[in-house]
Amino acid sequence: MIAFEVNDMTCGHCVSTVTKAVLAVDPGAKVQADLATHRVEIESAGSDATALSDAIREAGYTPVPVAGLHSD
Ligand SMILES: [Cu+2]
Repeated sequence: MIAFEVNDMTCGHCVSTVTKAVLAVDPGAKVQADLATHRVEIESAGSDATALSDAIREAGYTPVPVAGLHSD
């Protein structure tokens, strides 16, 4: 589980943009984005936190890594 806080993800459009950016890196990823908490949780076997963070940033958002809340 990789988690980011994306505070500039503020509406449903942002959620879909961020989700698409993640899926562009790893089409098999599971993405859960929660607008209320600005959290994006990603389960990805085919990518890592750095690549996912870069993809979200390239989509125009500011992902902040969230460490240690989940351990699968
Ligand atoms: Cu938006």
